[in-house]
Amino acid sequence: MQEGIWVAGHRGMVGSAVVRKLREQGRRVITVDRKDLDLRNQKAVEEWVQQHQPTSIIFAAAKVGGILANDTLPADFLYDNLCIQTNTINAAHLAGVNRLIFLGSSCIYPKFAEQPIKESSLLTGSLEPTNEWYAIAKIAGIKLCQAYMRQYGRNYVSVMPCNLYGPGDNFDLKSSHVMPALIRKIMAAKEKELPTVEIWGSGTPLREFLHVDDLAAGVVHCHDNYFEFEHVNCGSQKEITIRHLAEEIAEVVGFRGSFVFDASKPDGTPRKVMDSSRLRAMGWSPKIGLNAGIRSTIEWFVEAYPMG
Ligand code: GFB
Repeated sequence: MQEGIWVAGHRGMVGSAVVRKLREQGRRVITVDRKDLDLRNQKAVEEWVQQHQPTSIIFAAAKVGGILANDTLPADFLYDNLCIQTNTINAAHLAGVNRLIFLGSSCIYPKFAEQPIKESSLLTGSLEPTNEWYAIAKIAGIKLCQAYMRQYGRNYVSVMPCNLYGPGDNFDLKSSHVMPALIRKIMAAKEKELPTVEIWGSGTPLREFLHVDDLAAGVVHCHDNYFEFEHVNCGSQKEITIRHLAEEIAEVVGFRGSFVFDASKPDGTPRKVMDSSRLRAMGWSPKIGLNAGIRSTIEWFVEAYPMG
């Protein structure tokens, strides 16, 4: 049978990077626009998958956002994600699609998990409250894949990325993650010659960042090689505080002002670096360092948002 990989969520930062990676390898990719298929519509998803018969699915569709969006839109993050992933996974099974890669997030792990976080830490403690809605949906997705594997022998496996960034990211300051937010704010401050940039929280939380092109390589690697029951971590294993991240971006941009910290905004989890040794042992490793990654993200931002 001719290969046809459906990348669900191909317009998003992760999905578009996965499509780039697959096409680079000369593989046939299937996509569908949101206006033509609403993944929250169970019947429509079932019919579409039945009709298009992908040989496998990479599920990169999700309602995502930064700490504030997660904290203020709990119903959207829980409902949308539960719907779209459940519809897609079940539709895959009904249509006889035997291979599916589900993408989660490092926020599935307990807030105070032992660091670096191993896959086995899942469900061993309470979640970080700012993103528990999203995390619960993602945990349900992992478990749904495992349930279809156990009950029906399907090869549905899950990959957990750390904090991602790169071309295609969301730069809307209210809903974005920290990397695009700081790039945008610091570039604007440099241009307007402002003396300070505001950073949410204390600046002390540690985050593990991975460029989305490295993630895409990891996801395609898992698609081709990972068939285990347990989900697998995919991270850079490099941590940086939010303050240092701001300094790194300021250095690249040439911003010489200072930072003020807005304590009214949440810090979120203090630390969440994952142990990605299982995936590394399978031959994947990240190639893009933080400095080069910040530069490529800025290049994309400047093109995509010409007004800043
Ligand atoms: O990237 P971020 O929104 O998500 O925030 P999380 C990371 C840290 O950066 C937090 C701080 O401590 C923020 O308070 N921060 C500082 C900022 N300035 C800013 C800013 O201008 N914008 C933003 N957004 N943050 C999300 C989860 O958690 O990460 C999701 O809510 C998901 O569920 C995702 O898992 C990867 O790392 O805190």
